[in-house]
Parts: sequence; C-alpha cells; structure tokens
Amino acid sequence: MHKVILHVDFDYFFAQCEEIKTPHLKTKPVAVCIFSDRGGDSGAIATANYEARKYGVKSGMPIKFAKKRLESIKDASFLPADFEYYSEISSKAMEIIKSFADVFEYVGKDEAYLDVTKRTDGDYAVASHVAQQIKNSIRDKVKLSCSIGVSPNKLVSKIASSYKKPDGLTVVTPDSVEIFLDPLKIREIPGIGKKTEEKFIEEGFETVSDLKKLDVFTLNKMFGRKIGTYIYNAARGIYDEPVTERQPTIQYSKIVTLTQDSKEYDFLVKSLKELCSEVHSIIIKENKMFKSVGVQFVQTDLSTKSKSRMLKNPTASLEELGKTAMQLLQEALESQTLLVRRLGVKVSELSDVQGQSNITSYF
Ligand code: DCP
Ligand code: MG
Ligand code: MG
Repeated sequence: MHKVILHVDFDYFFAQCEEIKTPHLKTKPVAVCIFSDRGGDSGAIATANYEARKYGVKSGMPIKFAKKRLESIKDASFLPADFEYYSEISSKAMEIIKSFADVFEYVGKDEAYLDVTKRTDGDYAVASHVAQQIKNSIRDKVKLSCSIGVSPNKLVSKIASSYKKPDGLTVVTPDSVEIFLDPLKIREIPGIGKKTEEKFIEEGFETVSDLKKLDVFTLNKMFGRKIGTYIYNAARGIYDEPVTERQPTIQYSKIVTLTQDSKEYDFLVKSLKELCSEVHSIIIKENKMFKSVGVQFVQTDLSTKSKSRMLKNPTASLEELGKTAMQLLQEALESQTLLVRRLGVKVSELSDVQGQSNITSYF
C-alpha cells in the first residue's frame, strides 16, 4: 500500500493573521515588517498578503524597497510583526490539524506534515476529502486559509502544497508523481536555490524532466554524494523520510547545580555564561531563534525564583542571549537573601530560522 502524506502550509501567514485581527485590511496591500533596532525604516519584510505581492513586495525585501513599490497606493499597510499573536493563531490551527493525523509532525508556525495512511486506508479519494475537511475546519474555527499537498511522500507533498496558492489543494496520486513533477522548474525542488538553479540553466537544464537526464554520478560529482543523491531522487519523486511525531517545542533550558551555594554575581556569572553557550548550541542545532530569555534560581531552601524578558525581535545570537541573561541575573540578585544552589537559563518564544525545514536542511 502507498503512503498518504499531507503537507499543510498557511497562506501568507503573518499578513493573514493581521487580516484576521483587522478584517478591513483584507482588500488592501498588507506587509508585515521586522524593524531592526536602527530605527526608521531599516529592517525587512517578513511577508505580504497577495494584494501587496501584486506590486512585487515579498519576504526578505528591505522595508524601504517595499515602501517604494507601494508608494502610489494610499491604503497600503506596513505593520510591525506581532509574534505572540501569530503563535496564538498557529497553536489554535495546529491543534485542529493534529486531530486529523495518524502521525503529526510540526515543522514550524505555519507548516506541518501529516501521515494519514491508516485512517484513509491508502485511498487517495478519501485523503482528498480529509484535506478538504482540514481546510474547512481551520477556516471555520480560526478564519485561516491554508494550502495542502497530498502525495505518497513528504517531498512531493511539500512541492504540491505550494503548487496552487493561496487556498490550494493539490492531490498527486502515486501514479501521477512523474507527470506532476516533470514540467516543474528545477527551483521547485526544496533546497534548490537561485544559485543552483542558475548553474543548471547555464547547462541547459530548466525543468525537472531535464534534470532527469543527469545520472547520479554526475550529480554526486557536482554536489557531493549526499546532496547529489537527494537531487537525483527528488527529480524522480523519491523521498523516504517518514513523518515523525513532533510537537512544537515550547522552550529550551539548561540548569546546573553550582559547585557552592552563592549569591555573588561574579561567581554566578561564570556558570551563567556556560549555560548560555550550552543553550545556544541547542538553538543552532535545532535551527531556531528565540524571543524570550529567562534565568532561574533554585535556592538553598529548594524554593525557585525566575526572571524573564521578551526581546524586541527573534534572534539566534549568543551575544544577545548572554547580555540579556546577565542583566536578568543582576536584577534577580538585587533583592536576594537566600543563597542560590542551582542556576538555570532558558529561551522560549521559539521560531524557525527562515528558509529551513527538515527537507531543506541539507543545504
Ligand atoms: N517569514 C519571515 N521571513 C522570511 C520568510 C518567511 O519572517 N524571509 C515568516 C513570515 C511568513 C511565515 O514565515 O508569514 C511563513 O513563511 P512562508 O514561506 O510559508 O510564507 P507565507 O506563509 O507568508 O506565504 P505563502 O502563502 O507563500 O505560504
Ligand atoms: Mg505559508
Ligand atoms: Mg511555510
């Protein structure tokens, strides 16, 4: 029996959340901005609704450029990102999506894979109905639209979910995988970026069908064995990674028992710095950014005390983690009477480093 895998991706996610909050924005161009600390319009566009995309506004573009593109449009909105609100909407929608899965794999705030092989008995007509139910359900309950790809594996489903956007549903049955992939631009394969695409185009390869003319040895020579083999298989719609149960991670933390009980900043800060490095290495390994930092004490009477702070923007910077943690330590010690026995550091309000998903993490 063939597997049935769904990939769900929310449409223009941050901007759609803003439309949910303020419905009259729906017919106007909306761009969600991540302003940098430098003030003014410095910073980048996180995403834009489809109305703004008509004018060429897109993710990653400097805010200044986007404003130029929408210069002549009076009612265009440039809104600061409200990450907490987007997380709230995401959790609600993910809760619903999860209930339709045999196996649920959370990828990021706006993305998840579902294995529904068992509950559909491998029947693609039933799967298509399940996908439609998911779409209806999150539209009814959260007012959110999404696009879904259905196919025998994660890779093809991911490509299929972006095939028709927004509000798409693309079902690729096992025997239509090749017909579906062949005419697509090579760039549609997750992980193949602009540079790689250019390299192929120079050699006269434009579509997935063209790509299939290259044998695996040639691709391995070009990209190394791991990526070469991935591209070779991807062009044929072959991808074996199973959907693995994964829930959103709420936080990462490390805690240590100190070599002696203390309430001296100079002593505690040494352990604090080590803890920050350890937490930071998890963050890097997991490809995450954090927006909140916390410091925790277990005191000599075993009671706990903690302090945390929300940052202005998500970051993966060790420097920022250390700086914030040291400030929190200092503040926590101001009124400290008991000695500290165990010291902990945590980061939360996690998000994914952009452009990284488990498929594309090869690159
Ligand atoms: N994001 C970001 N910076 C980027 C890309 C994305 O901050 N360079 C954020 C904002 C997006 C969210 O991640 O809303 C999800 O990214 P997607 O790539 O899924 O893009 P959208 O959901 O915005 O649009 P689409 O309708 O194409 O899925
Ligand atoms: Mg999306
Ligand atoms: Mg996405």
